Amino acid sequence: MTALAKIVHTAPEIEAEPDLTDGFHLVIDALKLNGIETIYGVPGIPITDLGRMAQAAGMRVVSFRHEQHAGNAAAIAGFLTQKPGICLTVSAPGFLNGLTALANATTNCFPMILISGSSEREIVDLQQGDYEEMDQLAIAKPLCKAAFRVLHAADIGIGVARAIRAACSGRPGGVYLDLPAKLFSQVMEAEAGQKSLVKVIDPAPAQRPAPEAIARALDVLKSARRPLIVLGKGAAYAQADEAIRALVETSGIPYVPMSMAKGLLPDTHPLSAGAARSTALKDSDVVLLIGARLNWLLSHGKGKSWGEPGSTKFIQIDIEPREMDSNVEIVAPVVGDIASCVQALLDGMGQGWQQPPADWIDTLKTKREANIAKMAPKLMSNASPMTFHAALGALRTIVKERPDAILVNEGANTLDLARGIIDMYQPRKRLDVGTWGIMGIGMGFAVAAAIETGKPVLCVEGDSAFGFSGMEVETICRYGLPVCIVVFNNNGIYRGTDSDPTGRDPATTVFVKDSRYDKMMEAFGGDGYHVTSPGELTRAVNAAMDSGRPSLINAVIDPAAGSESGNIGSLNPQSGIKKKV
Ligand code: ADP
Ligand code: TZD
Ligand code: MG
Repeated sequence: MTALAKIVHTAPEIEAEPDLTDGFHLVIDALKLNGIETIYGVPGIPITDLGRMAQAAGMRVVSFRHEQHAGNAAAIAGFLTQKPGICLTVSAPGFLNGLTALANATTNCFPMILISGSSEREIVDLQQGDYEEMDQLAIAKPLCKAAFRVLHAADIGIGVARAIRAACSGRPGGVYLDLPAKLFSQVMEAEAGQKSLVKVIDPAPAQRPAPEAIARALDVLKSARRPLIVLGKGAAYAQADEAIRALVETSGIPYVPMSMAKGLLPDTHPLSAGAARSTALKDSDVVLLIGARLNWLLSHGKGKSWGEPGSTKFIQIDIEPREMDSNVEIVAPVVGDIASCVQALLDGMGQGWQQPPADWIDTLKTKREANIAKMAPKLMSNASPMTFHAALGALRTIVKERPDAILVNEGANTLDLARGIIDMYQPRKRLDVGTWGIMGIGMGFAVAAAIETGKPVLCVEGDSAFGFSGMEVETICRYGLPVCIVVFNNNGIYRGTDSDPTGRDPATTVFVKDSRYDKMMEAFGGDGYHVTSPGELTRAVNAAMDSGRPSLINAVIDPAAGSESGNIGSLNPQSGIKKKV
């Protein structure tokens, strides 16, 4: 090559500007590469442009009025899809608003990633008072499954990959990803940027159970006279619906669904012991837990709700080995993913499986029928104002006729009674307050349920519960979502009848009497309804759900009908001081 040719050949390379990318684009590319198409969040410094650019890049970016609801939306998106839901927040206060949802997701084993912008590290660490200064990583750490910070654009791909893997693998949970403001504008060559991204392969690897664990579990099950299966929300999350149905039907073992596992098999299934729950727990001799923890919701596996100490043997299927023996002895731990474990049990049952003794099945059937018959007249009540039972009787029929609608439910009486009264027919159709009994999940769950599944959503909300996320009716209207909210308006928390003994203020548990929550929906262009009888309620819900429009039905409930704390009044501490007479 001549000297001249050399110059001609190399000069353009020296002068050409390489294609560039930056932190904003790399975050979006990393999420999209991993099949994440939706972000739930609230915009502001330093992530406003991230939301804009994500929308421009074809992602769905759903803006909320408060981060807690965006976080709840991300969490339930994770539960429904097995992909981590993404919540995007601004620094310090926005981050903290999202943190409750992150902690709640972790507690409930839902995969989500809270991505938060943060302030200048140099200023934060010297505590020099930056705009929205906070050491967010340190604060998030104890409240989630894993927490990461990315300081270099070249590490964004790895940071997002680690976050996805941590959220989905093993026991799912919440992950925090801290992205300091400076990261977003960091520039690098586009080609190198593209190469730095990671498509996570097999983010939730199957975890097959040990054959000896399966053999042990089958031996214990075979020895049972009164076996029971308890299905938890882990079983709903696992999407092993066919295998679980086959296990129940092949084994002939009755089952009780935990709240969010309702509908995994229809509540009307002949082996459902849901309506005979107390008898089923108390009298069973072997219990197979599938994706359900022996926490407070199952009375820790001991005490009054269960038989004599030692009379119930537990087999537990869970992906988290440390869950075993957390409350009582687990005689047959089966550690692995539910799909693999349930299939292995089915395979092990083989041809010669003996169904449980008929007297056990009959006992539960008789109890179930008696409980249903006892409830029936209450559901038909035409008393005015409406009782919880009458209103829920109406909604029960609507859900039966619209089994693919997703039911979101929160409150105290409104929650506990709806759980018992409304039968579910399909998996992952009931979303509620979960392990913590947290109020405020309502509108966030409703938005994500509508967006992720495209199905209609029916929210059954106590008036207090609704208040926690009520402003998000604007979000529902803005996105035109098919969400029908029924507010059970009993003028307060548990009841609307309390008064301040001094006569000065409203009682701590009551709200403005006869509030018209329906007008909140009308304020943003949705449809409002005000109903006082079960017939009116039925007509309003059907009209609302047929229209597919955002709707809110203010359902007037007898303020005296509820009981303190719904079904869990016994958890209220009692004063140790006896009143002098
Ligand atoms: P519930 O409140 O319905 O009783 P929990 O939230 O207490 O349910 O329990 C859910 C359990 O399911 C958790 O212990 C979690 O580790 C487990 N889990 C979640 N997903 C899976 C899975 N794919 N395979 C096995 N276990 C799972
Ligand atoms: N705050 C949060 C975040 N979660 C909670 N569970 C509570 C407070 C305490 N709480 C309950 O446990 S239920 C409830 C509160 C405030 C509201 C019950 O009133 P409601 O339902 O109107 O929603 P009913 O039908 O009147 O019982
Ligand atoms: Mg109420």
